[in-house]
Amino acid sequence: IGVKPGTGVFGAAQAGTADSEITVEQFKQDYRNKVERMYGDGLERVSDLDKYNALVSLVRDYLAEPWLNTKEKYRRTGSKQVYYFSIEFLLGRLLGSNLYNLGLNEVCQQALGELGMDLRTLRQVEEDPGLGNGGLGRLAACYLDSMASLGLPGHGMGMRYRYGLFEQRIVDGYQREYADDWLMDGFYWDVRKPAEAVEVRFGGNVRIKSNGKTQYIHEGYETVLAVPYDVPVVGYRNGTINTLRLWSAEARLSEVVCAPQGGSDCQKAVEYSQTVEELSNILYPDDSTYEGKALRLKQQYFLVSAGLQSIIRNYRENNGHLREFPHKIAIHINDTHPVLCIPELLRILLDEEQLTWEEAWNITVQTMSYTNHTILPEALETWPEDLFRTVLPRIYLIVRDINEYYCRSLWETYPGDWDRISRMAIISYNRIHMAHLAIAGCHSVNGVAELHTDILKNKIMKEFCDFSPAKFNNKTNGVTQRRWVSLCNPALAQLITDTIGPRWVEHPQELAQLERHGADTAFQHHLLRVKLQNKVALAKYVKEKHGITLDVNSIFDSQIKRIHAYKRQTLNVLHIMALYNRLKENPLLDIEPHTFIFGGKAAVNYHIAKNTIKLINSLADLVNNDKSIRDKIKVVFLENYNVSLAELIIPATDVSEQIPTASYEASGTGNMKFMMNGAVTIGTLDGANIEIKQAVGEDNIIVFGLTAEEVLAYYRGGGYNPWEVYQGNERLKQVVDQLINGFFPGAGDLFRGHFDSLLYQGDHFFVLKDFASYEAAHRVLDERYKDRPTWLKMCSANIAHSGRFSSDRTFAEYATDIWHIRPDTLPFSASEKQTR
Ligand code: OAK
Repeated sequence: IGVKPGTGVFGAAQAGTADSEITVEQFKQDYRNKVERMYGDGLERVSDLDKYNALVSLVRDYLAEPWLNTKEKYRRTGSKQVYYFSIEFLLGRLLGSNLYNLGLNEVCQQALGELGMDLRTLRQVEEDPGLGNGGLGRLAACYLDSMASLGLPGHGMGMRYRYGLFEQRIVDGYQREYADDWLMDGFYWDVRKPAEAVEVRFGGNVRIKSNGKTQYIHEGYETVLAVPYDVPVVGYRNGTINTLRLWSAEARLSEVVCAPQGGSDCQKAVEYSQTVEELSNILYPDDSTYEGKALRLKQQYFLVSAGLQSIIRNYRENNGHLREFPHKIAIHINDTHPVLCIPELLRILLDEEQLTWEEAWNITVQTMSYTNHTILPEALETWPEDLFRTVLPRIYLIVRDINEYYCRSLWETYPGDWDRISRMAIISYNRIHMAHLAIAGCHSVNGVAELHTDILKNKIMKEFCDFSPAKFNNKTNGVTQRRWVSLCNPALAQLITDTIGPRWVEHPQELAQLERHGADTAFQHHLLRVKLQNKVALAKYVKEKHGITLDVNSIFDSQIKRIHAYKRQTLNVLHIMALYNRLKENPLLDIEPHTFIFGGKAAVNYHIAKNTIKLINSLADLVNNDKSIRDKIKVVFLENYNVSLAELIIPATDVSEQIPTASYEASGTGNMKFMMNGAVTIGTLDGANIEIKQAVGEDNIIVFGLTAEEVLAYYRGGGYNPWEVYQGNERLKQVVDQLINGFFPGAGDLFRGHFDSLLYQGDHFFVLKDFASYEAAHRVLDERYKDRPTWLKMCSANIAHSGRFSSDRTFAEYATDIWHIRPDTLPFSASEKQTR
């Protein structure tokens, strides 16, 4: 294929046009050949899976050359490389996005069509690589897309879990978890690189040898082989292909089989290989047991050590002394899970490079930056010192030295203030505080939305911020408009392009031009048609999968996210129950028909969250089977929520439920995806909702509930009295009572936990307190919806102002403010990009 420098598979194409150098005829021929070579059989005789695999393999062939060119270009220009370390990358399916970013979508679609096949069907054959739990992992995936699409030399470092996040099935209304065997049929996107494997060491002990200079000798350790698998990350039609490197743990069996006695012990070898491979077997093992905790710590170190060793190996091949390291390499730590990057880099600089402590420390701090993604206390990681010392003896000694160094610098500023120093120490009360280590060892600490950063600066990390204010900054999250509009909602993407031209795909701020068209009848008409078409597609899925018929003319109101008390699915449920009660009292009640859509997984041991799923399903059973309400409301819980399901639900949604207790949701990113697809948010003033409100204006979002300040003030005062609210609101009292009074047939005491948490445990998440305001907000929403032109104007305003929430914007900010990648070190300069 013709590859022009800097443009990859394509000529210097106009953004948004499909003028690949590969013609439909060529594609057809390549594809036929590929199938025949791979399967020794004709296209007509192979399965859909074979067809899919052959297609992936062909796309891989097409992107091989630009991938190689990108690597060479980075080597040649010596540009600074960014490595984004994350224990999760929730990629979603790759076939569609890679074809789209390569500009091959139309060609492929047409070619397959002419061969009597359908690209959509093949796209659905792909398993979702579920290598993440939720927000943090999906954000990392959006950032990969933006880094490549901005032409930034930025790569991912992650884990290649053998099993992804569990598959959720709903049995009798309850969540059941099944292993996610996503690799069963193979994964054709990645390339195994055994020659680049590195060794990671665990356990053993450290001997200190002192002959003039102190040396630390790590002995008696166990070695795990870390084998990298590289996944290409395709930039949007710019010829840039970056790399996501996923690490897999393997045993060095030969060492075990050839036992010192000279005998062979196969049984031992098998057992050994199983324990070693356990390391990358599952995503985030349960951390409620001691064993689990050790395994998770090992996972974290495995990723960090393997990743850093490979970066340094690569650096040495292309650069000089490690003193220059921070000018050539930036390492970003996605929450605290990869924070061992700090002591691991120090270990390499001290033990292998023989640098002085001061030199090594300065290099490390200049290289590292850290993002915090939560203020939930139970998610802030701390490790027992004993466990840490046993699993990572050398790293433990380094962390102790960092602690001493850091505490000494605190002492200089706060002499004698022992209390403060012990609160800020990295090691205190026999625990290692990973967030403290991150703050001490990074030059930048950022939150993910303005409010979240303010809370970090003024509350959670206040003392650290007082000590080093310059480190703290905000980077409001973003999502990629390529996956979350172009790919998942092609009809909307087409309408936008027809209205304002194609530049928005690369310059999402240009979506603002849609503002002018919001009141235009023809535009509104199209928008309505697009939404309807997407609702029909979702309704078809729901009918096939769940046997429930949805009214596509009803309001589709969705809350799709992890099930968690702070996200308040319960508030949504109580409101639906109240609506249902009103309808039962007055079947002629004039309300807009509603479809309430839920989706999300609950953590395996999170019992109340799992019961919330049962609650939603019980409500669905009741409401959907009650003829007397004449289908005015429907409730559906969509099983096994994942990226692909989100791609189906979001374009079909009218109302986006973003209703956490204010102060708890660091940012949210689902809120941004819905907004880009023209849904109107009903939300609390939390996380990025606040910035969404600023962007769209208060007429185009419905807000309700306590503010973060009010919530925090209640906590300071010891909470509030839920009984007063309960006694004072008839409708609310009725629904709360219905949780336990037989309203749900056969439920008995199933929902007593919910009832008690609301009334007897102080309603920690202010569900009752926010209920009246939430109900009022829903009424406003219905009023607006009734006036369809006003509603459609609101939808357009949401799309028009969503450009700010593109991960392209976020990443440009990270690049300039944190990683200091200057435009002239980018593969193309900012001005060139403008004119491309
Ligand atoms: C997961 C594990 C540990 C710490 C944080 C998380 C996490 O997923 N946090 C979520 O990160 C998203 C991306 O920044 C935010 O949008 C969510 O609000 C936050 O809960």
